[in-house]
Amino acid sequence: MKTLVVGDIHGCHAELLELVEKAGLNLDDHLIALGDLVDRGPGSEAVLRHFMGHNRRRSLLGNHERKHLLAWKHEGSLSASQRMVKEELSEAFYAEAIAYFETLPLFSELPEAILVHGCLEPNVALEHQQADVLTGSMSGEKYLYDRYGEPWYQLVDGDKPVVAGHHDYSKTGTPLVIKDKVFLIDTGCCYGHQLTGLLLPDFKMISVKSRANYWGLARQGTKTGSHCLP
Ligand SMILES: [Mn+2]
Repeated sequence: MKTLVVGDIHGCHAELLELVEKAGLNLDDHLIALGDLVDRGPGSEAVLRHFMGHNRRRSLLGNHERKHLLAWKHEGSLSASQRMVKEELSEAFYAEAIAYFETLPLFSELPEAILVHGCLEPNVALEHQQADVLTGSMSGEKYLYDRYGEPWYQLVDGDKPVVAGHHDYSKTGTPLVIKDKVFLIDTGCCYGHQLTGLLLPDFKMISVKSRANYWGLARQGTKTGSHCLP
């Protein structure tokens, strides 16, 4: 049995299907997304429908899903890409999506690796990590930077490898592997780079090319169209 762990999908449905096909997943294999299923790309609804209601397809909670949830509870506000998705989806499906986001975990511990969307604080047990650290929210990243002054992934020191998404750290769409221990696999698909998955238990990296700089195009559209960006 294989597990494909996939980085930030951000509504890139065509690339998701291509990646799953390229990885050769069978019906009894597992697909686990690191979160940020939605926003910025063109197919947030299709990506959600791919995951919702399938027990072999799971996702963690990304900072984007967390922001949708917080805004739903009037504890935060939506950014431009999130307002677009909320407008795109029907009211009923958006409510279903929110209910789905409520079920998403902040981390997952597999036999081979620990999975998080954003960051991990060194020497703190998984159960005691802060939600804004695990999702890589701005407050969590600031907390880590103020406290440690070094990127979190340089400080990871556990026995188990860690797989994270959240930032295209290379800025070129290339996954980064730090000391054979931390696998950073957000490769900026919504910015026209790549969608990357890590196939377990072999730790084999698989990428497919993005078909467009979707978020760049969407932002351009908002300058000439009817949307207003802040
Ligand atoms: Mn992201």
